[in-house]
Amino acid sequence: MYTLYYAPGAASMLAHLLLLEINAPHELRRVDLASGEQRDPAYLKLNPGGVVPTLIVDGAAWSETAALALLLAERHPEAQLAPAPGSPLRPAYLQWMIYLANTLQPAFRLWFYPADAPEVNADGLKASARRRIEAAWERLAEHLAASGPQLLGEQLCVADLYATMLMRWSRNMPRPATQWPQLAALAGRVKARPAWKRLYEVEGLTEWA
Ligand SMILES: N[C@@H](CCC(=O)N[C@@H](CS)C(=O)NCC(=O)O)C(=O)O
Repeated sequence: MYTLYYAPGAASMLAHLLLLEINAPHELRRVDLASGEQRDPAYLKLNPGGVVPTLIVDGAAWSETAALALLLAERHPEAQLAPAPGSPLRPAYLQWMIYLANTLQPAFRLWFYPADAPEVNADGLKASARRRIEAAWERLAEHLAASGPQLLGEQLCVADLYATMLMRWSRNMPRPATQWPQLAALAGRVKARPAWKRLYEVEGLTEWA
């Protein structure tokens, strides 16, 4: 049994989606970000960064979206959402997971939380975040055009689900990810999956269905 601390539509979406994809028994605990519940001392004991997601696995609390996704894929190989170690697709899988975690997701953090850097002009920071995000869409779209339709070609993997969560976050940006046709096509495939639909029901999401 897993326990996921989540907030609707937040970075916790990926772990939630994976729990549904792999059909793993789990409990959800909603963290109210608007009221600052993520900074409650009890929650900070589980997640010292004061963010969602946190996943309880066998009684221990773990965090970091990408790490939780790698962990869930590894613990549930039967779901076939990650190439096994040694597989020829493994290097590309690791590359795209780390690219999303290291390059794209942090740019979204700047876009949504310019107050993380109060000493820097917020407009400049957001402009820089937007440039980084659009450059990442460009790179991903070029890769999909050459080797798609998914990040590993024919095989769907966790990185496709991760990319789709991040694409969703761009829906209200001046240039949403879906303006790149290859990205829109990838998102369409992920959004057609029963687990994505279930995620929407459970988290009460409506936008970008
Ligand atoms: N590096 C963390 C970042 C998580 C993150 O920024 N979560 C946001 C929601 S998308 C959050 O909890 N924000 C609340 C806050 O910063 O106060 C991860 O990947 O898990």
